This record gives sequence, C-alpha cells and structure tokens, in this order.
Amino acid sequence: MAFAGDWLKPPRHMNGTSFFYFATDQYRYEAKVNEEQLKWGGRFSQMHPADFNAMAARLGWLPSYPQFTQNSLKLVKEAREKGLKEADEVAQYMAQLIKEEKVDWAIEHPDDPRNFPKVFFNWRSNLLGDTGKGHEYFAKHLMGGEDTVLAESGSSWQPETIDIAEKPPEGKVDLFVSLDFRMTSTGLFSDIVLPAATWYEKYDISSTDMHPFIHPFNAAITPPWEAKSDWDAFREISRVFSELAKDHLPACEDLVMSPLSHDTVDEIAQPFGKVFDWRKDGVEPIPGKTMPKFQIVKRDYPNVFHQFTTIGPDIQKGYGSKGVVIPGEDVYKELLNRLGVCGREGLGKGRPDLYSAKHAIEAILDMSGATNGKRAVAGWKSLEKKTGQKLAEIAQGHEEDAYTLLDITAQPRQAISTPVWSGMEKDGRRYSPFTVNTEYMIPWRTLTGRQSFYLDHEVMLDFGEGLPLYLPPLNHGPFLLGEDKVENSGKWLTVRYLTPHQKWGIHTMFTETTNMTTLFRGWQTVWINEEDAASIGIKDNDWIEVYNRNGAVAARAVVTYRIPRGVVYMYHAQDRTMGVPANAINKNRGGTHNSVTRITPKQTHMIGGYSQLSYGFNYYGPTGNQRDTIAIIRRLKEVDWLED
Ligand SMILES: Nc1nc2c(c(=O)[nH]1)N[C@H]1C(S)=C(S)[C@@H](COP(=O)(O)OP(=O)(O)OC[C@H]3O[C@@H](n4cnc5c(=O)[nH]c(N)nc54)[C@H](O)[C@@H]3O)O[C@H]1N2
Ligand SMILES: Nc1nc2c(c(=O)[nH]1)N[C@H]1C(S)=C(S)[C@@H](COP(=O)(O)OP(=O)(O)OC[C@H]3O[C@@H](n4cnc5c(=O)[nH]c(N)nc54)[C@H](O)[C@@H]3O)O[C@H]1N2
Ligand SMILES: [Mo]
Repeated sequence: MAFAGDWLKPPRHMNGTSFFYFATDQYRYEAKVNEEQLKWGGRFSQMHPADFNAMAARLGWLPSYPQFTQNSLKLVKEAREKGLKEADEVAQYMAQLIKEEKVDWAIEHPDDPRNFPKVFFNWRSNLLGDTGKGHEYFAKHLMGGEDTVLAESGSSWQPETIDIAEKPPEGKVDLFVSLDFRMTSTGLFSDIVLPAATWYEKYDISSTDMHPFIHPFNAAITPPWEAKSDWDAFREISRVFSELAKDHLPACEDLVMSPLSHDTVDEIAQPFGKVFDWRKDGVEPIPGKTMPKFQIVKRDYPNVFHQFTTIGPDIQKGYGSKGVVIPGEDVYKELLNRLGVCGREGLGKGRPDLYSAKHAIEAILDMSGATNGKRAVAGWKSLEKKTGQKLAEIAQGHEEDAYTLLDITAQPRQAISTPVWSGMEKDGRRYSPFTVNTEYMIPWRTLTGRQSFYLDHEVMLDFGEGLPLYLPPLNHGPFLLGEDKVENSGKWLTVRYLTPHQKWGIHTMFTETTNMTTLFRGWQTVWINEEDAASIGIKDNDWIEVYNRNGAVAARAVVTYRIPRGVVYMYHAQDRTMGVPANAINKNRGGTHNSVTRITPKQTHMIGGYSQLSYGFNYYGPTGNQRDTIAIIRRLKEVDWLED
C-alpha cells in the first residue's frame, strides 16, 4: 500500500544521501584527496565520491533520480513509435540509447535545470532543521537562501565525469510544500505549510521493529480549522491532481529505472565481486546485469484519486517484502468484507474501500503478519520453501488472531512474529537480532549463508577494508576554505564536533515546548570541556559560535567535566525557530547543528549487485554520515539579534 503496489509496480525509489549530495551541490565542495588516501588502492579509493556515485548508478548498484535529462514518458513513447512491443525490447532499446550516449544520465548533469527537483513535498521530516546534513548547502543551493556556505567550490576538489556549470545553481526548487503540525526550520523555508492534524485529532497507528507493541491513535477532537490528517491531506491533493490531469496529463507509460535489488536474484548479477564498467571495460550494457533494470509502468494520472482510495487488483497476485511472499487471493476477499465495498463511480468501484485513515489502518492490520496470524504463518511458510527449515511453528497458535483498530484501542496487543517485522521473536520473547538465524538455522543473508567478516568485493579490497578495521578520523584537508571571509582574532580552539541524539526531544520534536525551554537551558547549546572552555575564555552559559568550511552556528556554552578535551557536543536537532542570534562570521541569523556538518558519502556503501552488498530500500545503501567533523569554537563577542 505504501508504494501503491496494489495498482502499479515497481515503485520509483531514490536513496536520500545521493539525492541530497547532488541536489544541494555538496559534491562541489569536497576537500582534495589527502596524502593518507593516496597511499593505498587507487582504482576506486581515489575517485571523487560524485564520480563514484555516478558509476554506482550506471552499474545498477544504486537508484538514481532524476533518471535521465530526457523525459521518461517521452522515452517510452518513442520506443513504442519504433514498434517495440515487449517490455524487454524497450529495456534493450534503452541500453542501446545509453550506450550511444543519446540519453544523458541526470546524475552526470545535475546543473541542467531539467534535472532540478522543482516540486518538493516534505512530509514527516524536518529536512532543514534536522535530517539534512549540510544545512547551509541546503539553504543556498536547494532553497535559494542567503549564501552562508564558507567554503569556495572553485578551490575544492571537482569530479571528472560530472558536467558542471561554472557557477553552481542556487534555488533549484520552485515549490516547496511541508505538512506538519508545528513550525519547524523547514517550515521557515517552505512556500506552503499544510496544517497537519496532531496525534489527538486523527486515527493512526505506529510501531517500530525493536519493540513489540502496535500503538493506536484515536481522535479526541476533530482537527481544528483547516488541519487535516495526513491521509486526508494527501487524498485531497490526489483528488485535485486527478481532476487537473484529465486536461493536462493523460494516462501514459513511464520508464522506471531500478537498481539491482536486495533479496532478489539480482544479488548474483555481478559475481565474484568484480567490477566491470560497461562504459570502459569492454562489457556490454545489459539491463539487470551490468546496468540498472528498466521497466514500464502504466501511469493513470486522471485516476490517481481512485487508486488512492481503493485497494487495487494486484494484491491478489501476492505481496510482501524482503523476499517473503504472502498469497493475496484470500486477503483481497477478506478486505472486501472488512473495509466494505467502494461504491464511488469510477475505477475503484467494487473494490475494497480505502477512503479514510481508519480504512487504511484496518487494511494494514489485516495484511501484516505482525497483526494477523494467518499472514504471519503464510510468511513463515514462504520462508520455509527458501530455507528448507520448519518455521511456521514460530507463529503457531496465532492463526486466529486478527487485530482490529478497536482491539488495539481497548488493550495493548503485542505483535505476532513474522519474517519481515522483528518486534517479537516468539510469544513473550522480545526482539534480539539474529535469534531466528541461530535457533531455526535460517541462513544469514550473505554470500556464504554464514556470518561474514571478509568482504572480497574489489572495491572493499581497494579501500583496504576487506576485513573490519579501525580507521582514524578522516582528515578532510584544510577545513576552512575561504578563510578570508572570517575575521579571526581572539582566542579559539579547533575541536572534533559531534552531534549525538538529544535527551529531551525526539529529533526536533518537543525542543520548543514551553516546559522544555524553561527546563535546562532551552534553545541551542554546545557542550564543552571545562578546561577547554577556560583556555579560550568561555564561561558557562556564554554565547559562542562554532564554524568551519561548511558554515557557522551561534549557541550557548554548557561547560562541563563530562566531555573530554578536544571534543564538543552539539546535540542533534535543536532547530532554529527561536533564540537564534546572528553569528559574527556571516552576520546572518540562523544556523543549526547541521550548519557545521555536511554529507560525507562513503563509497563502499554504494556497492551493489553482489549478494548482501545489494541496495535495499530503507535497509542498505549509503548513509548521510556526518562524523569526522572538525570545527572552530570561540566566544561570541557580541550578541546581535538583528532587530532592525
Ligand atoms: N548532524 C546530525 N544530523 C542527523 C543525525 C545526527 O545524529 N546528527 N541523525 C539523523 C537521523 S538518525 C535521523 S532519524 C534524522 C531525523 O530527522 P527528521 O526525520 O527530520 O526528524 P524530526 O525532527 O523528528 O522530524 C519529523 C517531523 O515530522 C513531524 N510529525 C510528527 N508526527 C507527524 C504526523 O503524524 N504527521 C505529520 N504531518 N507530521 C508529523 C514533526 O513535528 C517533525 O517536525 O536526522 C538525521 N540527521
Ligand atoms: N531521546 C531521544 N531518543 C532517540 C532519538 C532522539 O532524537 N531522542 N532518536 C532515535 C533515532 S532515529 C536514532 S537513529 C537513535 C540514535 O541513537 P545512537 O545510535 O545512540 O546515536 P547517537 O546519539 O547519535 O550517537 C551515539 C554515540 O556515538 C558517539 N560517537 C560519535 N562519533 C563516534 C565515533 O567515531 N566512534 C564511536 N565509537 N563513537 C562515536 C557519540 O559520542 C554518541 O555518544 O536514537 C533514537 N532514540
Ligand atoms: Mo534515526
């Protein structure tokens, strides 16, 4: 349901790290390869991360969106006009176009305005106050805010295979929409903020795979004024979108490019951990083998509303994830009963109704093994076929369990064990990693089926990381490019800058509630060792600023013996909605803990098509790592609230 797989497949996913690395132009500000790095390997370890990422996209290791500079709807149309009927033929045709360089990889042309993310929905995330490493790059390049990046792209290490304009583009987004129930740093930058219903104004469920309960949300009151539940907000957007699509965007075929994926046969697409780049190593570009897969999806834009509000026919073909398939015929029939039959005229008529959030909740509870015993047993049976082990007994005794929203509202219910959701190991036994692998002899999902410490992929070996090893903090080279922008008199200290998750908020949530701003310090703080602080004349609660080549942030000092010398802590996600004076460096108000960080992509995370080293949505791919940040801290001489 999350990806509309009941109506169309495959979904088009993109990994956030690569997306934002390019969309915010951070790739143009890499410090040069340092001496350390030049000592080993070479073929891969000395490649610019952007070149490496572009290679990962063309070899099918990672998803890549936007896909091509050319429109994906037109590409299929052209293929059809040439008389290509089968999906395979279209995929071949694409491979040929790519080989002959008749289409451009968008990742290699990020400065072409056709590849800008022009319409952006920010939902259930505070992208600019929290998630996004490299806040100042987001503000400048994506949003078109003030230029408060301190590094110069001109003097930074530039990629070789990426076609870049002389001046990095700014303000790529035309329309930025947020859906939230509170003001956030992202809301500050948004064109439109849609008011979301809070947890007491809507029906919802939540859960994590590390604890066993399924939590219901029930509306105590209806959403005030124009606020809407997330379900209703998106449903209403889909209604208007479908209406407009009748005139502007008729149904058509789309080309979806996907990487070689985890838990599928793609895991053996590129054997022996050898890298063959079809662009230069003399191998053919073959979709799903040496390059990404190309599939055709029938988009029915004028019917998106009907697809959104009913369960589609493809559920009957079975569904699942992580290689586990649950047969869907009976599920579909049960859903007709449980959700009721849609009576609205149109594509959805006669199908299970999915109009409201409550419908969606019931559908999830019915389809998930964690809340429906029959699905749990079906899931384990599916894994029995693959492993040859007896597994269905893990969910035994739960076949009759089928929780409803009313059930979980009346009384907490614990999840049922399933092979795709790990909240519970077996009755009454809490989650612990790999329990089923050891106790039920389910092979590990590795090349050998065993726990695997040695990774023989060429890229791992080139980086010297075939075996787990200690790596010292990275030397990012000169951490201040554009020093001349900074007046640097007085006392200062160079420190390692860490951003662990805060104690009082969940990410940016709760940091600005009245209680939280009166308890402890409120507003943004940086923790520093007492001796370090004394050495540069910082007293407890003084205003300080922290800066490096990425940007600057002003906050107050928490002086403590609990932080070792040479390190400062700026707790993750304190947001920039209140108590934010100008910093002395760029004389601009603003700055978050992520003003000083940036994305440091790690190329070894981008390997794909090789057993467990294969991309999996939400499970495997590059992380937006912000460790190894070095910064300067000093006392803020003057606190300027920029009142005029
Ligand atoms: N420097 C640095 N950066 C980091 C990290 C770090 O350690 N250091 N950690 C990273 C990690 S692990 C994570 S998970 C991310 C977290 O980053 P985000 O996912 O951006 O975290 P939140 O601030 O919780 O943003 C969630 C937003 O959703 C809203 N929200 C909550 N419930 C609902 C709802 O029901 N409906 C709607 N519409 N909105 C809702 C909240 O009000 C909040 O504004 O940050 C990452 N960024
Ligand atoms: N109260 C609260 N709880 C939360 C969250 C929240 O925002 N608030 N967020 C939730 C989420 S989404 C997540 S992802 C988790 C994150 O929770 P954790 O995984 O615990 O992550 P952090 O707190 O970012 O970092 C953990 C520790 O790593 C240390 N560290 C930093 N660099 C290095 C290094 O190079 N080597 C080693 N060995 N250690 C290092 C830091 O000093 C820090 O103490 O927390 C979850 N729980
Ligand atoms: Mo997280």
